[in-house]
Amino acid sequence: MDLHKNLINGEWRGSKDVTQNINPSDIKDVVGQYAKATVDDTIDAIAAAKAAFVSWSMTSPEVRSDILDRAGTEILARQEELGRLLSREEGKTLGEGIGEAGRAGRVFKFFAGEALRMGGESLPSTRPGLQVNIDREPLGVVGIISPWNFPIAIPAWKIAPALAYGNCVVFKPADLVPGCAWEITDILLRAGIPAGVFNLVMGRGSVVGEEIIQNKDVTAISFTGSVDIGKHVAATAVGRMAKVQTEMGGKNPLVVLNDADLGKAVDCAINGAFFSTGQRCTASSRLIVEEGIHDQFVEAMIAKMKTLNIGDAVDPSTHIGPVVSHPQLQQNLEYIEIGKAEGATLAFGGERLKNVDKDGFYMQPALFTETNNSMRINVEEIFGPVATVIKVADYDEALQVANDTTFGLSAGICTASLKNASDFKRRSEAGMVMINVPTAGVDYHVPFGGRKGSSYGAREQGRYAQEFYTTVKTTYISS
Ligand code: UN1
Repeated sequence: MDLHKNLINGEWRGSKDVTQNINPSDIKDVVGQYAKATVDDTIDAIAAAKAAFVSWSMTSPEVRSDILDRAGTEILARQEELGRLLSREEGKTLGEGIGEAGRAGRVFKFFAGEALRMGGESLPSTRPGLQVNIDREPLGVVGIISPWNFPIAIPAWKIAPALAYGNCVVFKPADLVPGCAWEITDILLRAGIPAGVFNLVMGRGSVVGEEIIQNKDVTAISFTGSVDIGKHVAATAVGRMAKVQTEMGGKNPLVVLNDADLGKAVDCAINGAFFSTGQRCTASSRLIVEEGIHDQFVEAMIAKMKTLNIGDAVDPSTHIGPVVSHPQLQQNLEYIEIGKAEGATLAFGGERLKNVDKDGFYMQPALFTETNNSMRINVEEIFGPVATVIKVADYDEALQVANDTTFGLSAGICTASLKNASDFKRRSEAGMVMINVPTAGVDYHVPFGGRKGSSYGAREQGRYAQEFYTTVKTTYISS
């Protein structure tokens, strides 16, 4: 099997250490072999990016736009193939994988346009005869550290704006999913990215990631991943005054009011809680349900959960793929035991499935009822197909419980009441509010991000991405 190498200063570089990319649907299936970068490789990549920045930051925006556009075109042309690779290495269903690959292609296209719109402002000075210009400029070397749960979309929405605005990139994908990361790199190379402007260093967070966050030549770091690592990344970056953006967890509420369309609410909850195997920081993990609709809602949820096929991610009849890895599966199962020990009722699912004909990390999605918001299963992010129901007396209590969390990424409400929906939109403490739509699943052209413990730093995606990937220069001109 061919070794997929790292890209450093425009050249593919192998390694002694190799990652076996294992298919979580079928652990006998090795998706590929990927070189593990060392600290020295990472230092070389950072140095190459720093050297390349001198000319890349001065290129015409048209040059950057064309490269991103070509990359987006190739991703879209190969959407099915890349989606299949994604499903094999991460375990989300083929439909989800292909959808995500499409999203990545669109992100590149969007930022191909944005490269041309990197404008500034011009204001009259308060002093006569002076003019003030405000320009946006690239930062320098951006370190990008991406998670395993969106192997192509999250790298795309960090890499594309970084390059569009004239930065150079050192990219470290999650160790579990190097496949899509390598393909993006190969595509960028074919699209004409100059040597050193974009570098791929696959490998461990404790080795490669640590060097990226500590190296003084990395000007800014964009990270998506767990809360613990995110805090470490942010603290390290701030310690040396580097710009940093971290996207971390969620414990996203989905409020269901008595006047909700029951079918729609169940669809939102099933999608938000269990699609992508619940492995989304935007997942609806707390279903906050008003008394009058509670019993019907729970009954309809269980009926729907019974119809979900759990199986091989690339099988078209599968609704829910496997959990990404054995440690993640173990952690999910531990939370099932924690919930039971806390007195919650396990109303459905929650067991490891052995009846699938492949040897993978399959788990039956779980629904807990009779829970309260102070239980650990309602406080800590599980990051698996586990949802809880919290019964509330009315809208006011629903809002209070929804906001009673250390997280603040996405919050949903299912209701026919414009009054309650508008109030929820205003008073939710989340960065994204979803009205009669699932908490997960976002557009690629608008800002993404949260408040409180979910996110730190400027928003990602859309035009707002320039807040992070550029810095402002104010110039005073006297003629
Ligand atoms: C989505 O819900 O479409 O890691 C995107 C995550 C988020 C992305 C969610 N940063 O799950």
